[in-house]
Amino acid sequence: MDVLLTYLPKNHVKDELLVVIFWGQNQTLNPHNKTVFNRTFYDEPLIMDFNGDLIPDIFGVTNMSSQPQILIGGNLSWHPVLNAQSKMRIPHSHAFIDLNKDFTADLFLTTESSSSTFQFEIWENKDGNFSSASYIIQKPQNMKLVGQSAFADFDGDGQTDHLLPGCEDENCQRSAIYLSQWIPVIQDFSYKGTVWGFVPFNHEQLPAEIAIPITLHIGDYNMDGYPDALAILRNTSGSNQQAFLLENVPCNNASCEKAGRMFKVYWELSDLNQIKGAVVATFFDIYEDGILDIIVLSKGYTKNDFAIHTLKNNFEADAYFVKVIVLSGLCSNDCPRKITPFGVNQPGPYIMYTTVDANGYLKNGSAGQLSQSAHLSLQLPYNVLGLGRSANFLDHLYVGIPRPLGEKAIRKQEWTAIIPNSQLIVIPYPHNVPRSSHRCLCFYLGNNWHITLAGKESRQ
Ligand SMILES: [Ca+2]
Ligand SMILES: [Ca+2]
Ligand SMILES: [Ca+2]
Ligand SMILES: [Ca+2]
Repeated sequence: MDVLLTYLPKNHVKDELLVVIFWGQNQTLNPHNKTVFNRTFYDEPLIMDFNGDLIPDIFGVTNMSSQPQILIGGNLSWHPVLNAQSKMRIPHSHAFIDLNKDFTADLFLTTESSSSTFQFEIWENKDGNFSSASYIIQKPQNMKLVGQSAFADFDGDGQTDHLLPGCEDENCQRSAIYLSQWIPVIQDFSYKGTVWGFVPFNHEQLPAEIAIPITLHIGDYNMDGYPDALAILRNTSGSNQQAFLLENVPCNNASCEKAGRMFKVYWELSDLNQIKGAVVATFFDIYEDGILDIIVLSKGYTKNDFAIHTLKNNFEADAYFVKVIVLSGLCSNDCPRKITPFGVNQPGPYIMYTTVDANGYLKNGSAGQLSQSAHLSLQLPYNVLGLGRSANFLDHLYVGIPRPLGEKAIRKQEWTAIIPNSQLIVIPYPHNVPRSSHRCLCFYLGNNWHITLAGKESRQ
């Protein structure tokens, strides 16, 4: 695994970012084995797989052109891409994720129209190509401050939904989160007479301070199959800001009726309430047991000082999950002794399951792997999908991966009868033969069973 770092040089005049990649060497990084690019980026880049060869590529606007460029991973060549008409928004929340249910990652761009209003462009992958914006969506009309887009299967129907946090006024006294065009899934952030709101993003922050845009971090905290979120909220009449857990619950009012679900804030989680001055909160499976824990970053004693807190998820419902990681199945040069390579986790794979819930109803769930990579999006390299209290097998699990330009057939694989509480490591190998022989290693992570290999090969 390599490490890409963006940085502002000391005493910089312009806000252009320099980029350096440290090349991974098995288990280590050598600080001298690096590449520094001679181009600067206007914003943090998006890591995606533009040419579908399962080697990550780097997308962004550089000082060489106003058009987006892609740096192809592997041969490190630059190419102008996308005949984009609009300017990219800074900070962006672009994403590389399947948005039309064909298991092939599409490109979601946050842009500005010619009249400088924020908008969203969806460049669908058609036959392996991103040739034009399939459609452009305007921001919600009343939204003054637009936060970072997040993606989750919010209603659990097997298709990605777009979640957009933001504010209707400059100070975020009226904050809201909208679901795909544009259903409010939470608008009321008041508790016991105090109004809370998102923390407005300040472009003109002192250079020494990190400006963090309004961001949701997604994870299914209680494994009921409906993704929840973590957000940072500020007391609009005081100064305290804290991390809050937003639980995805059935909709109980008219405004979210079309979504069927909404967010409910957990105001009284004492562990989170104790961390004052929180700036980022995200999910992480600390114990590698399939249950998502929480990491919170808070302001320390001085301005540039931060403290990291970890919170164990003590949620003890008898809920089940499946944890999936999709690798590239590539070796760095030659695969020695013809072993099947593992490779590393990839941006862009899409995962979907179907099962039957405890009441006998069909239930789907889905997630994209590593769909966003800039501005502390802090996505996990794997996905944990909650299954609720049903111990039923997963009837189907589908995994789709990006494919090269011009290739028409979708690269998708299917497994059946997966045991709940499994960890699946999906290795598309060879990835260039559609529907060939992706392998899947299945580990059972349930009660005190030590990882048991149920290695399984699937062919179609
Ligand atoms: Ca690539
Ligand atoms: Ca797609
Ligand atoms: Ca959905
Ligand atoms: Ca949930």
